[in-house]
Amino acid sequence: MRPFETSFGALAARELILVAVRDGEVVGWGECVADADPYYSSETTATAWHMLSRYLVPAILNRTIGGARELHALWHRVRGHRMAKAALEMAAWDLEARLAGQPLCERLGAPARPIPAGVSIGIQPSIDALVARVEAERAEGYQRIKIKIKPGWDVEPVRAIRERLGAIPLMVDANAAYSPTDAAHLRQLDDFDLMMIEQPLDYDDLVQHARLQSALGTAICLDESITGPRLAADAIELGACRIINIKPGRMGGFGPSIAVHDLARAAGVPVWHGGMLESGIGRAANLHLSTLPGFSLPGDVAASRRYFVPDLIEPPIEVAPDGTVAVPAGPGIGVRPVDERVRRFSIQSERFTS
Ligand code: NPG
Repeated sequence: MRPFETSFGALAARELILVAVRDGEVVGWGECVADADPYYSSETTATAWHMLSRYLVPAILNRTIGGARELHALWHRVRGHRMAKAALEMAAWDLEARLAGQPLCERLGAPARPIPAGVSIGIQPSIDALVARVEAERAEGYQRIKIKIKPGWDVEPVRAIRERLGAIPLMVDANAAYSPTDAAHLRQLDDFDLMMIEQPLDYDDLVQHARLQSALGTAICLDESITGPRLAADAIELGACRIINIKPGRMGGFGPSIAVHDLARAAGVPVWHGGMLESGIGRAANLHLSTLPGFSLPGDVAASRRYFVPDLIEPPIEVAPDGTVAVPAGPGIGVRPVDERVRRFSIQSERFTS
């Protein structure tokens, strides 16, 4: 994997869980976005594995299940562990759509459309290196640039990009690296016409985000804070954000993500699809969800070769010269992993039979 640095650390390898659910000869695939370390979220690959094998899979074995939407009721006693739930739910959505012979987006009620792609650039060793990366990504066609910021790497990198590259669509992502006392410092970012500032404060601090949003001209987008429809509704009511980043892993699956999409749309709050350094399996599912009409801003749905060579799928997900990514065609999520690559990279597997 190509290294990626955020305010919470540098990632040089990606450990992930793939989930396959089978009905006869038809197989649905899901990917868990939890990482090996609990830095973005409290979940890890180890906790997700434990929850899947001990609770989430046993809760659905030996039952007749009509569709992916039914899973949440069977898991209602399991608190949290949203990334683990989302992985199995994604596989169930893929299976459901494949059994129906439909692309997943159509199953969700939206026709396939090209998805505008943004790109996320990790913290770089120098401002010159950052500007060069931004230029290279713009040349690939990406429709908006997101740069990671943290205290000590914020106003100056943004200023340099504006001075050298002009009025490109630009946003910043802090991954919760600031505190409410940084408000005056963050206000300096108002001078740069940013599309948004993503998750400046802590993940459980809606009230302080609302205070900060009222002090800033730039829109706040919440990511880590929005773990489901209730918090999305609270954040909108409080004025804690003007934009929401939707990641099914963070919300517990497509079901809650669609609920957040719908309520944000009704409130006039735009959403976009986040990325969690997924392989092509997770990225394909993200593209299908992104076809819903409220996803009106470019998503972190960038090409998988930015992170993985090779990807688990073939052909990999690519960005077109106009900065859009095509939703994979065919039944379900439209892609499946290459068996040999899954075998080559697997460190552990477990099988359950009904
Ligand atoms: O293209 O998948 C991608 C990466 C997008 O920056 C991105 N993701 O905070 O949203 C984020 C960040 C992230 C990366 C989060 C890794 C968690 C793990």
